[in-house]
Amino acid sequence: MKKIIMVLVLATFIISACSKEDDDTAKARKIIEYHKKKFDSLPLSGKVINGVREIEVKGSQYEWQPENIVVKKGEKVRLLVASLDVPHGFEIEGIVIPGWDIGKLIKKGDTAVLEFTAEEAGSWDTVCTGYCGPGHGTMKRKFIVRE
Ligand SMILES: [Cu+2]
Repeated sequence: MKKIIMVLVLATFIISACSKEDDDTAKARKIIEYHKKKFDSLPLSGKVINGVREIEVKGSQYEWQPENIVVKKGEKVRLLVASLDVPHGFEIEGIVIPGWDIGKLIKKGDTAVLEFTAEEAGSWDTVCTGYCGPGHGTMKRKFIVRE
């Protein structure tokens, strides 16, 4: 009898653990779908010139314009990153841009030309990599690749 109870308790425990995992999976799926829908409704940034999506990006204390850089998966992207005031650095965290040194500072009035292909759908942070004043840490916006 004790054994049966033990088995029942164990079975209940395992079943509840499994269904919890299913809940989490369902929740995760809902979140992914929610973000996907949200991304799909965002307008694409810049304009396509000879097959390359060209976007002017402007850095100033302490923001990036546009706030969301939105492109489509598979697109060739050209970012023209300019500084409007003090030197700023530019990085899309998690994406390696060929030939671009994230430690390089873009001086006021200068424009860096960054080219790469948007390989993967998702959302990344665009950050400033050079200390540009007390609000530097808040200089974070989004790079979004739509499906
Ligand atoms: Cu900065």
